[in-house]
Amino acid sequence: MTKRQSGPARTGRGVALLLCLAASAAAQSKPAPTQDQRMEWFRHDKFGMFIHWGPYSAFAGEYKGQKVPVGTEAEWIMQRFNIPVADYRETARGMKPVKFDAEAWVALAKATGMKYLVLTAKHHDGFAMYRSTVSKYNLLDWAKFDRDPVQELSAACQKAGIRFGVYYSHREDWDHPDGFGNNWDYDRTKKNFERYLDEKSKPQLRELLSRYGPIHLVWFDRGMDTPQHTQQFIDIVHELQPNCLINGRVGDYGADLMGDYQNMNDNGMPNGGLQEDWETPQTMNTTWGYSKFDQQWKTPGEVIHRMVEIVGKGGNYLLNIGPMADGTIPSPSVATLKAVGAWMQINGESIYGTVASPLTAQPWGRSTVKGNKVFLHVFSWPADGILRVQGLTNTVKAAYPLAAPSQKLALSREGGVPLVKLPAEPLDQNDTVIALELDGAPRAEPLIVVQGSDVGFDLDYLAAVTSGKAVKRFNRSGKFHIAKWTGPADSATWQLLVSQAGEYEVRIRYSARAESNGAGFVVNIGGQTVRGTVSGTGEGYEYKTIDLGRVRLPKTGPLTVKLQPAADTGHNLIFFQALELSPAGHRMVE
Ligand code: H79
Repeated sequence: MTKRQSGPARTGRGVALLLCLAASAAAQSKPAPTQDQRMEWFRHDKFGMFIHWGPYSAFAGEYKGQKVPVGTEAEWIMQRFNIPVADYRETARGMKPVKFDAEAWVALAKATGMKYLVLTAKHHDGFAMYRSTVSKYNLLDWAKFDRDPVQELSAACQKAGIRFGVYYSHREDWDHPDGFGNNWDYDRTKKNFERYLDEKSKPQLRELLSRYGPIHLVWFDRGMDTPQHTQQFIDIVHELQPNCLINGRVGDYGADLMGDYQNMNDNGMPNGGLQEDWETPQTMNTTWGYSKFDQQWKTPGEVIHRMVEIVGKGGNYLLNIGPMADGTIPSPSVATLKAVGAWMQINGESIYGTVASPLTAQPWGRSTVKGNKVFLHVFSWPADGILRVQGLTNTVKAAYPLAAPSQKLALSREGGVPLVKLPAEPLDQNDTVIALELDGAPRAEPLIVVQGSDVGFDLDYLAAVTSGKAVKRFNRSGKFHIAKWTGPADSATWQLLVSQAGEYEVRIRYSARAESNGAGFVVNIGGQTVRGTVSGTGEGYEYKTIDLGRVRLPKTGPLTVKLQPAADTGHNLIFFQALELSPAGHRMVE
């Protein structure tokens, strides 16, 4: 929470001062926006442009004949080849982005259908791409370029209705003697990290948030070391721009989320099922900063398919371009973005403002959801011209291609599965979107079929239906779990269809904080109860598997398995990954 105090009443001052005080008192009495209010645009907009641009763009993947291997990050060149600060600074001095055109960059983002834009104001190399008074190591003072990219992009974004954000590497700094990461020029043991934070990192963040109009997002990276330091950065953002969002990487990746939303790992894709706000930053080739060697460009189809997968799993897509040092955007990425934009022009309705789909991946593609509509994204056209929508239990009222809404498609059902008669040909080679109007919000069949009593199976976080406060989350180091359950009202359930009775060993896989030591949980399996007691696994997310005992699954149609805390604890009970059921050895005859 931001501190909000109204100042003491003053008398006997000049009118101008009184007006000024009144204005600032009014501003201060406005309540800070709630997180839901701050997140509103982010949840709707779904698609943003990431721009990695700095002195590393001038190296373009090569230093003194040494090449950054394709497939790795070219913006890490300074660290990869332990380039001395003096050498790196010489290249930085030569950066003259004479072809930089903020309005053209923003127009490209807009034409692609992107709604927000995030520029690297300072990456790990420590070079500021704006006029900084805190450090002369910036494009204007150091490279003597007379234009400020942050200022120009902020202005161009405002004009075009694109939300502008800045990337700021707050922990890493390979130029500052006390920053994190450069142990080739500087002696690690002599570093005073606090001094770096106070001299450079925090004051530069203040500059960015006070000189360039509205900043809608600060995108931190590499995770600050302690919750106390993390909070100091969050406080600066909230103090200067109460509406500004803060990405998940502001804090230590091993610790609980402190930012506004979760970031997947770089280029990361979750299995699905997340019940929290998230975004994945992704590259168009295999590097973030420009590399003249990397021609492994994703096709428009790949970008569209990724976007649909991300958005269909409830996330945002922050797609990167790596301009050259002179400001030129590599032409393959421009061509791809334009093709994506043409698709978005027609099909954007199936992306913006959508939520995660309850349907899993289908043989022909994926789906996104808005209200009572499900959008079927057909990536591969079924040979028989019939689209089978596996798992959808709703009544379908109407179907039409988003590209030709007046063309109503014939509907039928086969064994409970809705069928749609497709047009003769795809309307788009990459993704033809078919909209289905349903009788209500899309619902999917949650049934898990247990194949036989000799085969083990997992009831994992992904297949669970959660209720109460229990939610599916990303653990920030690449794994997923259910968390936030504090009492018996918070649960995970699974519906099983057991084809053959059998006896199973039950195990649970979780991690837990020490505060949960001794707390109980209950697993109800078709009326049989198995109980367990939590033992903590430490501060990170070290998952362990614990034996809970045996159960017998009868062959009785659908059967419910439910996991819940035994009593109210007031804090998260466990970070749950799965119940593991394995055959107990002998077959049951029924
Ligand atoms: O800004 C982009 C990356 O530079 C940044 N995040 C995105 C958005 C990032 N910060 N840290 N990492 C990525 C982890 C990267 C580690 C690696 Fe490497 C860099 C792998 C290969 C190059 C360091 C150097 C580890 C191995 C060699």
